Amino acid sequence: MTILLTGFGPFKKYKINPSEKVALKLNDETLLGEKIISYVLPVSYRKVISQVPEIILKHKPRIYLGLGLAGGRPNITIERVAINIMDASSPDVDGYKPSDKKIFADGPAAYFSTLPIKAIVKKLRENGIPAMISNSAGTYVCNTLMYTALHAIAVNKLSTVAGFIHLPFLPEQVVDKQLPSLSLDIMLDSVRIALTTTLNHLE
Ligand code: PCA
Repeated sequence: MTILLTGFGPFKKYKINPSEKVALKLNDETLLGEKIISYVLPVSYRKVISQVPEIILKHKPRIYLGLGLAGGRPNITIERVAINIMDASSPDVDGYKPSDKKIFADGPAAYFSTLPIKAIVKKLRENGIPAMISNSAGTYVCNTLMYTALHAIAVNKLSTVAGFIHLPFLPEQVVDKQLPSLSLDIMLDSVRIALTTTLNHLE
């Protein structure tokens, strides 16, 4: 049994995606006896919809956690819900820009994260890390990833618990801007804490 972790590559004007760095750094690490396997996904609606169910079915992990960048948010945000909609204000890396489109025509309106989101926020705060629950993962590719993962788990009746965390900018992304950021070390610790909190809740 494993922990499956994904980050995203660059998109829009963001040449660095902290979620890619975090996913790659944590690949192969073991937490409470569970090994982390990481993938970096392209910021593509279509590739996420085709690749993510395959990856989840291949590993049938205990936990699946998706990571992405929410540039401008000041803290670690644990997403509560993914909605069945794709609505882009700018194209993805394939040049695709859906408007008011369902991710899965026959899917439910939304899926809730199955991670212990309140417990994760509490543990992060106890460790001095600014964190909160977010009630919207947006309508871009991160929301599609979270929805697709939870849908794949539901239709295949897997016991995987799954959810999504948005990370803020890294300091190096905002050196000439008045925008909030957190260090890579804080992000790495945040994801470790989120995963160990989830593992402890499974016991
Ligand atoms: N953030 C975007 C897509 C990829 C990423 O890292 C989002 O929040 O949808």
